[in-house]
Amino acid sequence: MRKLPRQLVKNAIIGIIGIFITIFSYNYFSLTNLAQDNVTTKLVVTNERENYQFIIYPEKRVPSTNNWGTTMQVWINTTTGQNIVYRGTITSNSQGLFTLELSDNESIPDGNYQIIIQSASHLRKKIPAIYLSQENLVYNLTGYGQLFAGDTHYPQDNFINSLDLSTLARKLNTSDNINDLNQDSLVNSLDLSIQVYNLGRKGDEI
Ligand SMILES: [Ca+2]
Ligand SMILES: [Ca+2]
Repeated sequence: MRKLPRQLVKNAIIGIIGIFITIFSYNYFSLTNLAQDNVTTKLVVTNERENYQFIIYPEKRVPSTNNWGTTMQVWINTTTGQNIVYRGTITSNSQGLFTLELSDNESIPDGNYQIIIQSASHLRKKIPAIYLSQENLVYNLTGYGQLFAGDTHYPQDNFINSLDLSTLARKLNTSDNINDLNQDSLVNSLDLSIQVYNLGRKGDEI
């Protein structure tokens, strides 16, 4: 058998390696681009759903404006109250604004819902029916009235009575956050007078 020239063999090997590199590069960059396309698509889906925001004011704060922060239990129910669509603990900012942080597997489709709000210092507030839509993400609930302060005895019974008075009295001259009803950093006679004013008041039934 005739021996192949050394240069011809060398060129053939280089050619084969070149073909392998070309095939590998094509597949690698194709897969990389495909992966990038998938990531981009996922981000778009995530960004499509926006979170609802609400504004509510607790009563009789000092100072009387921009001092509306509180921590609340929030329920979003169907209007019959039978099905809970969302339940969470949320803290509002000084403007009274709070945001429902929905996880990836949660969603609130457009529709009528009942909203229930209760903080550790206030009576329960129920908004019987409000239409939530992704076309309007901020809802001002202040037109439904402020949160009534004074239900500070644990566990809360949604009623302001002598148990709440004695709870607040034990916290006089402290900075106890729950009994500092007007949020001026001190529990004193001003907070007691707010509670006395609401004595006998009941919150909304569920
Ligand atoms: Ca009570
Ligand atoms: Ca106070």
